[in-house]
Amino acid sequence: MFSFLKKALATIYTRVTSKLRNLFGQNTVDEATLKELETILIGADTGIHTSRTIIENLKKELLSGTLTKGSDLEKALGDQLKGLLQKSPFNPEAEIYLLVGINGSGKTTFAGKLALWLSNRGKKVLLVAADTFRAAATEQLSSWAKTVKVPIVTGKEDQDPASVIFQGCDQFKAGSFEALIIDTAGRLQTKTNLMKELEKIRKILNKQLGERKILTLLTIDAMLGQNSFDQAKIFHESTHVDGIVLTKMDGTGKGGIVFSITHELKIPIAFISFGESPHHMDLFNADDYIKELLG
Ligand SMILES: Nc1nc2c(ncn2[C@@H]2O[C@H](COP(=O)(O)OP(=O)(O)OP(=O)(O)O)[C@@H](O)[C@H]2O)c(=O)[nH]1
Ligand SMILES: [Mg+2]
Repeated sequence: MFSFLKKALATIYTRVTSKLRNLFGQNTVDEATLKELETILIGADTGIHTSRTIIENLKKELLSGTLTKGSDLEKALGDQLKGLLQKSPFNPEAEIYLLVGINGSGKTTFAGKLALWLSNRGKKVLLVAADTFRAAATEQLSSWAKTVKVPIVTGKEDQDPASVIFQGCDQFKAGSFEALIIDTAGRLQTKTNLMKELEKIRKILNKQLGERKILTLLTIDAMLGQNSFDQAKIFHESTHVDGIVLTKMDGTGKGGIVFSITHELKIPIAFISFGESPHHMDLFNADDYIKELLG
């Protein structure tokens, strides 16, 4: 995970980590230092509410005298961030992985990467191209299926996604597969239609494979900053989300979005992903992430 994370967080280093290192190098820490830290956190997409919570807690330590120098601040901030993430742990074990998210957020790309990740862990995987809204979507996932050598169930353009999922469920059971990955459409005529569609898909899955564990993963483009937070909120309010997949991590330049999503929406970060290489994704590991972020 470490070298992968280094690459994923490369742009964050110059924009966030180097500023934090400056603060950690100070001989004394006072209210002005915490004010500066708050500005860095907000600038790094941590969100105003989450940043304030962190700063309030650090202020208490400052007043109690346990926070006096830069190195204390590094330790105290690390503990605060860890605390935020530990409240929402993620368990990747499941049989059905349903990928949802707005168009362009990286669902199809991640479906391919996840198929490889699970195959490498010895799972017999089946992909389902349930985005029948665009013909290119099925081609895109079929190409991934070929690359990662995993079988795929596809439908025709404009075929009801529900019927493709039915087919997928049947093949899953008949072929004694161990993991089913379902790619869905991100764009329908309206947001209400999209949410209705997802609801319908969930119902079918519950009916066909209800006894198996189903994980709904929401892909979020990390480059969108606060907008990614808003998207996560909308999806979470309409459909149950078990975990977030943060995509395009290398392009963000920030990294605080992880903390505001877990703290304010209570959704765990499941995976992080960047680039087009099938190997550029991994399970989110809170300790490694914080270590890398704080430098
Ligand atoms: N740099 C980078 N590009 C990515 C990543 N994930 C996806 N992309 C690119 O972003 C674009 C959209 O990705 P898709 O996987 O097609 O997104 P989607 O959510 O399936 O989009 P729709 O099918 O339109 O709903 C493509 O050009 C991908 O190659 C990533 O982690 N890093
Ligand atoms: Mg897609």
